[in-house]
Amino acid sequence: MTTLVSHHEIRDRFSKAMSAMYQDEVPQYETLLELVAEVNRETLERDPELAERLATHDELNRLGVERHGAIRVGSAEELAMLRRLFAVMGMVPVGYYDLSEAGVPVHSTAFRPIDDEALARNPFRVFTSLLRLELIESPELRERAAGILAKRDIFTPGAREMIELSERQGSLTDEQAERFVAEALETFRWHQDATVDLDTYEALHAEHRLIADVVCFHGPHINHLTPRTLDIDEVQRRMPAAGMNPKEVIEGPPRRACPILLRQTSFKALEEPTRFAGDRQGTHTARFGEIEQRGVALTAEGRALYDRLLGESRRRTAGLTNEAHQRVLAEVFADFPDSEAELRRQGLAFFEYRATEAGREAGAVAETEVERLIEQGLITARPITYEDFLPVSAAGIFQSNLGGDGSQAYAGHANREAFEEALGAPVTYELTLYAERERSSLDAALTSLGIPPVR
Ligand code: OOG
Ligand code: NI
Repeated sequence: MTTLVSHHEIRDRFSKAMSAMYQDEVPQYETLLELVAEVNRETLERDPELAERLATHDELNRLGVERHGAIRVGSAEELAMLRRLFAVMGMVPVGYYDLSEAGVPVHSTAFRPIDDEALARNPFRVFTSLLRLELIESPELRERAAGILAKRDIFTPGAREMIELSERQGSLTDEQAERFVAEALETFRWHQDATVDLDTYEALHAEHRLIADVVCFHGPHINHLTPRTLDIDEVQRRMPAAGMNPKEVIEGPPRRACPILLRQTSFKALEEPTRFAGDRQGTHTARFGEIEQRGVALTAEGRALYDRLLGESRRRTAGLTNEAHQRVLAEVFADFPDSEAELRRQGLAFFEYRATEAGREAGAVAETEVERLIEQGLITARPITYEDFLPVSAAGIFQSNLGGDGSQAYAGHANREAFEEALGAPVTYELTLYAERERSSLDAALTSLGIPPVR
């Protein structure tokens, strides 16, 4: 009998191999990893309570391996094959993000693991965007781009072979997994050689830099990797001294006592020498490094409040430095409750419940109010970490690295159906995942207190 390794083991190996490759390709990313590790270490030393909380909830181990990456592809076939490639690593498409309104002609999903154990092991995610050629106005340029894309194959024959094998067997053996990781990595590698001549590159670039980035190369080079920090403000402050040029502002919500959703910033993309067909030298700017700080996942109500406050802050933060931007955000977000108890009582965020030792030993408990049970120390609630992305922030990250100002908007609108058709599968709605996790943890906690789960 052949022993198969788990999808999660393969994802863990792949994410480490990808990180090593990217450190090699973009040495500043290695510096960024060191800076993040240093700040995380200092933060944990300063805040032993945080360290303990992360440890008891399986988050300390994953901190060191945690990162996301991003790629952009050009056709339905490429996207559909990527779905199968990521499935080998237990990663499924979660969420639909429309970026056309923000002036970026793509729509996206995030491939990621979804169950608790898999997330605790290694939550590696890849934000994956599909170019929307239909949004290019000029018919000639549209056809030219489609023609170029039709000629390339971004997967090695070995990668295709291992994907099919994994689908047939249910997973891969140790040796096959090694081969899969090496072959799959080729899809994400940077190629100095463009597939087109400089004139074609420039024509596509003039339409939108992103179109040139997607269309003119052999593959969808990984364009950034993002480690998770526990103090994004501090990493942003220290970036210049470490030789990195940070983007102007940290995207997302302001700093809070109870962090919500996701805060992100990046160092700016590097200009890299590129060889075009006809042996002409030029440069291409695409690859960068990013950091993220994750907070609690918000319910639909919490998210609506976040979107409203962010919308209100936008008029007031335009053009501000990060410091001033963060001050205004903090003022506007004063309307967002900032204690775990309030977030829970108002149904703004998702929590995971567990019975305490005292709870399990208490015997039949008469009390059924969740908040009272928490006060009595019979169950605990901890915030569920947000594992997904934010479209407004993603647009900000795209723009700061593509040189756009975000004022341009494509006439297109969200088209989830078209995206799912290209993908060949539906995307999972992220809120359902958090709601299910909250519900099942509460059911289990109440059951161990001898309380029938409330519906
Ligand atoms: C993806 C930008 C979005 C994030 O963290 O929000 C993203 C890209 O530039 O391809 O990675
Ligand atoms: Ni990112």
